[in-house]
Amino acid sequence: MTHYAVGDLQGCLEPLHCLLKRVDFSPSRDTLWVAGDMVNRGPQSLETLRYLRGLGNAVVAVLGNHDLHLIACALVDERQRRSDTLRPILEAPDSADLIDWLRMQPLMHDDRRLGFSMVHAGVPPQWSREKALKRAAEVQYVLRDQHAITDFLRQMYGNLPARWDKKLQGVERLRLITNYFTRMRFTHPDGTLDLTSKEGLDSAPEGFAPWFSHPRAMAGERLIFGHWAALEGQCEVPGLFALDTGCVWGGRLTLLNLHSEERLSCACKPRESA
Ligand SMILES: [Mn+2]
Repeated sequence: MTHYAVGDLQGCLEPLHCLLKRVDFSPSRDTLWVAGDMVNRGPQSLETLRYLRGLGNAVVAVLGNHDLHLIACALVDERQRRSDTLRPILEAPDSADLIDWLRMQPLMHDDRRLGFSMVHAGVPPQWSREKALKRAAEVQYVLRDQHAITDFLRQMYGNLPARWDKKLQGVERLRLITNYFTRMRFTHPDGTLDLTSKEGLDSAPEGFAPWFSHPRAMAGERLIFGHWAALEGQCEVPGLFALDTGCVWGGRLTLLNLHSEERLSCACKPRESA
């Protein structure tokens, strides 16, 4: 039994099959962790979602910003962006089942036996693993409630509040938790989010730096994340595994073996221009 993790798929199913074939992946024996952003922008979002759901217990997924966007498009008619490629999912006969599967996935996964956690974007510097898991569960609880989820999705978008305060309540609290786990790149040392810069490490606004470069409550613990293609899979911080290697942008898809920490990658086709 081998556990693997893969970064942002964004509807790129062929490179995933390439990787799984190379390691002779067997769903009856092995487990695939998926670091979120399973869909959107890429060519085969519907097929990717069906494939992952079909893996049953062999898949462990966390939600990324694109996955939440898909859920919002499906459940509260959130407007699609020009570059979105979500229509085939929304119009599929099994759309409702796929969206239901998706909204059951958490924002953070943790496995103490393996000694690994996984999120899409990151865990803010101040949060311990226990606190992060509790806060991820707050959003997960709402996503799993068929009434509460629509209220939340209608108010999910937005960059504020930017700074965590445990006294935050309601949708503001849920929005910030969601932004930390699914959209974060740069933060102030005190955890204040900047969601305007999306480029490489040197594009931080003054006073801000990559979330993982600050002193962190989770320092030293093994954590898998994706979301930040500009890192090109490079993160020198011990215990952190950056897995978004820009597949949807014509980069590569990277598979991490959780036991050996070895990486394997398959090339991805350059995206057809939108
Ligand atoms: Mn993302």
